[in-house]
Amino acid sequence: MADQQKSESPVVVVANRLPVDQVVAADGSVSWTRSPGGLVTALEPFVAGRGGAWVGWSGSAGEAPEPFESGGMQLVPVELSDDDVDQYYEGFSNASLWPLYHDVVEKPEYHRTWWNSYVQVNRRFAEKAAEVAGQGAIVWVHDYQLQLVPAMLRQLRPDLTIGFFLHIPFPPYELFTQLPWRNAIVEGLLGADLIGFQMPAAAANFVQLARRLHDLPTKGSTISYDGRTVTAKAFPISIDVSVFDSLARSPEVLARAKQIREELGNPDKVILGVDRLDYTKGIGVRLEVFLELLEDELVEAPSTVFMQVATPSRERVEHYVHMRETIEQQVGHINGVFGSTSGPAVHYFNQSMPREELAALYRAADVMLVTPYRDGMNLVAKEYVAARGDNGGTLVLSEFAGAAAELKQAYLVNPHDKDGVKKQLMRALRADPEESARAMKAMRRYLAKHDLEHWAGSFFAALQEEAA
Ligand code: GDG
Repeated sequence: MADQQKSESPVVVVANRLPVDQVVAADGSVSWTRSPGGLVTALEPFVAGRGGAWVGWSGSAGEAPEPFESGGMQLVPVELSDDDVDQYYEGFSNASLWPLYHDVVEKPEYHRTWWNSYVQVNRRFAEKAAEVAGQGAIVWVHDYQLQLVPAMLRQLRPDLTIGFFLHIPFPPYELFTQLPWRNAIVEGLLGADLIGFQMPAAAANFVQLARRLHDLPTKGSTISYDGRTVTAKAFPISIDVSVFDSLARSPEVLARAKQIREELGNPDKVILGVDRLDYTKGIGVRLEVFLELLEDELVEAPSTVFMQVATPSRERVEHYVHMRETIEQQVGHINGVFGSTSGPAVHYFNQSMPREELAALYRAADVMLVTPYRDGMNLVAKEYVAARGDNGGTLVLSEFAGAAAELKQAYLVNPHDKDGVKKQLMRALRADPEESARAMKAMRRYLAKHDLEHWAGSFFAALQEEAA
């Protein structure tokens, strides 16, 4: 183990979480399984194939395990104490930065103790990365929890090429400058050679900040800083399209999709929402709109049903507790008024589903309703399209999701405009099957070329160019 820690990796990924989950057996023995999710799959070929390392938190507070080997990668755990989890993770990352970066949909809280913990934990990640990176290595840092790492790492290891990718939106100058520690965050990010964003507008927001707040010379997507050139550009993330497509075509998933419709009483229309239970996702708006459509008698239950999967998330953060209560009250109200002995109008699941079940739900749904107030990308919208190899189904998508810039044939909506959402949802429900098949085909063609491999490959290529 000690030898492994000394080995010097040519490629290092630094992310809040390691790509594995800890499993503790009944006898107390500990093992690791690969985390579900696309990011791991996308990065693995670049990391594992080259003797690379991944620095991250194991997901459990307390002493960090020793570095270990998994899937051809060296996994290097970073320790977080209970206080770190409260202050760095649930506090500053999820109750300050998350709402601020999502258009202040909820009010961010700013606490100096949370900030201090964010600085300390970022330093810990930077130090670990500096230990494992080989001479002249490429390091790719991920997301809003680790925005100070690029500058801290550059100070420790000026020989490295450093990339950073932000998975969530980056706010405009007028919002970002609320942050008491705004200068430190911008300087932290400027430690990178390449800063990737989901959208060109987010990259432009950052370049503008560097110019207006720090008075730095900028030209197009580049910023001159400290004798270096920093590039800020959009690299829209995607999903593993072919894997999702195959999964959704498998006989098991198709049979399950059929069974889901039967269990629902073979309704005419199934509307579906799938999200982490998060206030940015606009789940409440969907319920309000569905209620109004029932009240206006434009739809009838249970011949039209709405299924919402709301996966539990950040359950110790206060905003999330309130939001869950509100949503559950809305569901209760709708079902109280419009449910019948033949079934409820809204099927609500506050639970995490296996991937196969999600694929079957996508395949069973006539309309996928994706209405975030603000979303970096939104992978659910892309998964729905990838799952519809039959060219069936329609997608209603918020214009404030990054995905809207790419899935142009969707029924776009402004989630703040309830009448607009109602109108588009009705259009989607009544869509001509030939027309919607054409739209689905076009979106599938686009996605086939812009998959996760394309995303990771183009970011790495751009980073390697910086290194050259
Ligand atoms: C952040 C940014 C950006 C959901 N419920 C279940 C489940 N999921 C999976 C979905 C999808 C993923 O979780 C959610 O991804 P999103 O992109 O929709 O949203 P965030 O979690 O907020 O992700 C976002 C993303 O980072 C990547 O850069 O797109 O904008 O906010 O893959 O399928 N998966 C399973 N069971 C569930 O119950 N198995």
